[in-house]
Amino acid sequence: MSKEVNLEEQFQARIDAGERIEPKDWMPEKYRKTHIRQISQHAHSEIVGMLPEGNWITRAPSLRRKVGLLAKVQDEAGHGLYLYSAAETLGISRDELEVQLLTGKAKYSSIFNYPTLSWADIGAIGWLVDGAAIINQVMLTRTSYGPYARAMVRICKEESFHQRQGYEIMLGLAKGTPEQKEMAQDALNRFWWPSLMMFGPRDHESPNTAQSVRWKIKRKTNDELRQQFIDITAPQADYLGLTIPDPDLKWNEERGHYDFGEINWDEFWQVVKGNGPCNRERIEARTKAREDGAWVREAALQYAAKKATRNQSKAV
Ligand code: FAQ
Repeated sequence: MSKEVNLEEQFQARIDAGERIEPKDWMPEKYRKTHIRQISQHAHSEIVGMLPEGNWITRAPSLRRKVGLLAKVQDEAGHGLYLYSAAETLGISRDELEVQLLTGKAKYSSIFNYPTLSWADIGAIGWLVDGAAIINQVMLTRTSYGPYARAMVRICKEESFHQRQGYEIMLGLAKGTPEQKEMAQDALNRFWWPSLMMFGPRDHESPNTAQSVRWKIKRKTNDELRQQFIDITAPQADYLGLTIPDPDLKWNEERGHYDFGEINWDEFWQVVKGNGPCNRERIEARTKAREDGAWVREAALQYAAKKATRNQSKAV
């Protein structure tokens, strides 16, 4: 038996025993690469995800709403930073990760390529998008790679606040004037299906799921998480008095789950491939942010170099 095969078997045995893998432990190259891909895409989603909501900070309808939204968008920046740090433990630099995003090599969540057209969209994002993110991320607190799992614990706590602030916005609108209720319904109509797409392709069309489940990177499959989200969210829509835009959505007593209609997978893949309503705008905004921040990075490097030279001459 070759040394590599033996190491892989030992690695799988550690995973099967529920052990956490840490940065300096031996790991198969594909495990490392899968993590760089998933964690960095997750980080990019957090950072790009600030854009649709950032669009409404200056137009929030009250000081309380503005403070809440500002805090939420700042939290997303923090999530991006923890996740970039977790990805860096796998031997890739933050700079390389950013270039991958801007050149289209790395993906980010499809959901952030949809525009935010009204204030109600901020409610719908908190309720549905953060709601979907929590379902996925609670699972990831138990993922097999230590730094990723630990980053998720705090992120989940913050996402839970985000989900509540979103639901509270929706509740205010849904119980408000007929025009406000209409705005809330319109936001639900536009964000419902893209939120379901966040969980990724159907299991039989998901090339990464089987191996990721084996390595306990994913503890549940895309379809399992999507079903869990629908089962939790449908009664919340009822409570709001809003209608989920799916005529096939119906409680199935036998299955103990909601049945639901077919997702438009063509739309999903178009958005993933860069042809969604806001893909170009999002990448342009991130490219501009990188260019605008170039002087800060340069100054920090110069300062670090100067400090190192000073310390060196002190040591002599
Ligand atoms: N969008 O084989 P699978 C947030 C890609 S939460 C774009 O199933 P996997 C919080 C996938 O990368 C949102 N691409 O892949 C927030 C793969 O392509 P690749 C972020 C998608 O990795 C809220 C290909 O399709 N959350 O940001 C999508 O096993 C509000 C085949 O798919 C995470 O990233 C999609 N929706 O499963 C922030 C959670 N779905 O890379 C601001 C961590 C799939 O091979 C405001 N990630 N693809 O070229 C995961 O759990 C997994 O990566 C999945 C996909 C479930 C997303």
